Amino acid sequence: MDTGFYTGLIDRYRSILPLAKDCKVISLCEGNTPLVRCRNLEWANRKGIKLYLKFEGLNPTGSFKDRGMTVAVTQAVSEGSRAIICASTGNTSASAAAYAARAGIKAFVLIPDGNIAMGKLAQAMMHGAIILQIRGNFDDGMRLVKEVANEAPVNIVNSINPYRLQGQKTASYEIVEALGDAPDFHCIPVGNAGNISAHWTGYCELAATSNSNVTHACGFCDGDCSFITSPKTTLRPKMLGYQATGAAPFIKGAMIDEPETVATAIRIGHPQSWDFAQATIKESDGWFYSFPDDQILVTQKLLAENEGIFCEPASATAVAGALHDIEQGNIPDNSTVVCTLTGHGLKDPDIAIKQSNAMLVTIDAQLDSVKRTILDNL
Ligand code: AN7
Repeated sequence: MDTGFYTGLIDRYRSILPLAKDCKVISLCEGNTPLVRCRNLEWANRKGIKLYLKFEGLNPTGSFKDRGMTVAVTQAVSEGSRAIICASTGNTSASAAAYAARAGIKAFVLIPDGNIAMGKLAQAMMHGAIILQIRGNFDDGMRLVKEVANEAPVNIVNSINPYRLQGQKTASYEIVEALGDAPDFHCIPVGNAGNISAHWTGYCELAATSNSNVTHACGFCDGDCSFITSPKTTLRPKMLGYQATGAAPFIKGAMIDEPETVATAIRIGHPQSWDFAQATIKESDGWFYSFPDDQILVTQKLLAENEGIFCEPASATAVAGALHDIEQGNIPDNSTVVCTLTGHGLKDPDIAIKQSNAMLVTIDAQLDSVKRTILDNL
C-alpha cells in the first residue's frame, strides 16, 4: 500500500532486490538521501560544471552502510539467523549494531583497537553490539571473520555478503531519478571497494533497460533488467575511485600490509572487492587516484566552511578527487559530476576539533564582553 510517505529503500526498490516476497523487512527508513548542488565552489561553476554531493551521511546511522545493511539483515533474519558478524573500520559496525538491535538479534563486531572514530564506537556500544577490539587492522579482522563464519553460526554482513551490494546499488537509482539521467562522472572514496562496485551495478542495470549493448551481469538479475521500468538512462558515468595515499592499494596495483591514514574509515590494504572494482574502472573508462592526508582534511574543511556540509575525512577524499580532476581538465568543462559523501562529519569529532582553527574564545558572562567580541569580528 502506498501510504504517501517514505518507508525505506526495501519498500521503495523491492522489484530490483533479491528478497523473498513474504520476508520481514528490517528497516530504519534508510536511503532517499539528498543530492545537494554545490553553490560556492565557484571556480567549478565557472567551468560550467555541475557538482553534486550525494550526502549519504544523512542515513540513519550516519553512513551509506545502512543501504546494504537493511538488505543483508533482512535476508539474514529471513534465513533464521540469530547473529551477524563483521570486521569494520567503524561505520559497518555502527550500522550492523543498529540493524541487529532493530531485528532483535546479536551483532559481533571486530574493530582495530585504537583506530576507529569515537562516534562510531559510541554507536556500536549504544546499540548493544558485542565489540571485539583486535590488536590488528581491518584486514586482520576481515580474515578472522571469514574464518570464524565457517565454525560458528553467524552471518557475515561485510560487503562480501552480496545482499550488501544489492542494497547499496540503490544510491545510483536515486541519483538518476534526481538528475533525470546518469551523471558524466561519479567520484567515490574506495576502501574495501564494495561501494564503487555497487554503484556501478546500479548504473549498469539502469542502462541495460534501454540499451541492449550493455550486457553487464548485474548480480542477482543476471543481466536481465527488463523489469526496471523507471528511471531509464542510456548513459553510464565514468567511475572515479579515490584513496588516501597511505592506504592506496589500487594505485600501487597490489595489496598493502600496513595501511595508514587519518581517514580511518578507508584504512584498508586488502580490499575484498578488488576484481569487481578493477572491472568497474575498466568498463566505465574511469580511474583511481590518491591524496595525502593533509589534502583530505583541507577538503573536508573547505566543504564545511563553503557549502555547510560536514562529512567525515574519508568522504572528503571524493571531493578532493573531483576538484583535482576538474582543475587538471581530466573532467571536462560542462560535465555533471556527483561525489558520494559516504559518512557524516559528526562520526569523528576528534579530527574535526584538532584541525579546526575556528575562533573559540572564553569571555566573562557579561553583555559588554559579548558586544565587544561581535564588533571586533564583524
Ligand atoms: C565513510 O566500516 O569498510 O570501498 O568497515 O566508512 O565500500 O569499503 C568503511 C568504508 C568510504 C569505503 N567512506 O567504502 C567499514 C568500512 C566511509 C566508509 C568507505 C567506508 P568501501
